[in-house]
Amino acid sequence: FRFLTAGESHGQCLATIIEGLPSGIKIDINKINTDLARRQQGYGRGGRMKIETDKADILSGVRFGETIGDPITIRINNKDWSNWEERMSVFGNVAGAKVTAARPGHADLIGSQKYNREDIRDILERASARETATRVAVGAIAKCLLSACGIEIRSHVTNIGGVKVNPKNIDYTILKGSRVESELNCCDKIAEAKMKDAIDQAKKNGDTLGGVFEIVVFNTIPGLGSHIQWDRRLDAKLASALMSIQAIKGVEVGEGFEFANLPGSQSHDEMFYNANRNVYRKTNHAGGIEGGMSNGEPIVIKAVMKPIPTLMRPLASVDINSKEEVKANTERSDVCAVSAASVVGEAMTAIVLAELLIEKFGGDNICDLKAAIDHYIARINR
Ligand code: EPS
Repeated sequence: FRFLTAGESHGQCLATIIEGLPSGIKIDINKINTDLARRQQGYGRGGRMKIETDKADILSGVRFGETIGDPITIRINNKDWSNWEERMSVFGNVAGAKVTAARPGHADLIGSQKYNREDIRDILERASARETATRVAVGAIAKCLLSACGIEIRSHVTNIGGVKVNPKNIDYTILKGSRVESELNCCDKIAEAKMKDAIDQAKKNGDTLGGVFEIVVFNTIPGLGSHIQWDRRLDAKLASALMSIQAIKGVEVGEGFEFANLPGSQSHDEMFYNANRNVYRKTNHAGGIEGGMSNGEPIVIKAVMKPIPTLMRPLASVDINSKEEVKANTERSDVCAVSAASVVGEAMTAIVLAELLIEKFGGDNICDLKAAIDHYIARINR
């Protein structure tokens, strides 16, 4: 199971080709478009999200609502393209004013040097987090496969600009039952109100805010990933997938960095047995992963997003061509996009789990895959 994405932020469209999914997966277009809409929302998003209504246009690989094993092509049109047709033209030559003042924290400077471009637009168009719309579409398709196997992925925001949720206000049973319906994808209403205030304040100051989101995977199948080789470990794959999201700077699994403060006796999840539940745990410090493999408990991962580098009160910078000291480029952007990133985090998690599910149980047809899972679960619970 692999995919590539293409498309510039203000180009005609975003596109992706997905290959290697089994046939027979029921594809619910509403679920894909709902996830695309969830990625667009969030208090603190910029003007672009008022222009776009992202919709997945499936061009191949699905027939009568089911995958047929062929590569799946998806296109998401950029409505904003109509305002950029000249400046982003494939063969024209009316670029308008060049962007030359690199934003600290963005791909602008090093990208223009590496790819030998005099207009930072050639870099920022692809570095933009707009690309994540395609990943959300791929993730939504991966979720169709995972749901067919009972696996559900949820996310919620736990910190924005230092305003943290109170862990007591997070009910994981409710989260398991349904995804969070809130502007900031936050379970704690009291914290959410404070987060919105912090976003308002940052906006007033011409500033931006980052934060932390948590991904929880319920009803996992034990044994995804492997201890046998470094690049087959589930935690390594998830960390890599989450770190590949624009502006994500750190990932924690289970207790994560808190493990540094805990002795072994409080770090590991003791095992118990009864005939109904088989081997079970009362705690989940490991975040559902031991030895690079899912252990059947919920997978719990956190990721931190740095504040977006486009500041309306810009930082000091240098013109990439004249080398003059200037203020960094300001252009329309978001004050805070952590809730959007949490939806992308769900998608990347779904993609990794779908890949490992197919690797372990077979990728030709969903009936074969589900039969292989049933056989395996029966064996390990014997
Ligand atoms: C984004 C689209 C972009 C930005 C944002 C995310 O649209 P525009 O550049 O037209 O305003 O809102 O991208 C960035 C923060 C970035 O640094 O590029 C989206 O679709 O998520």
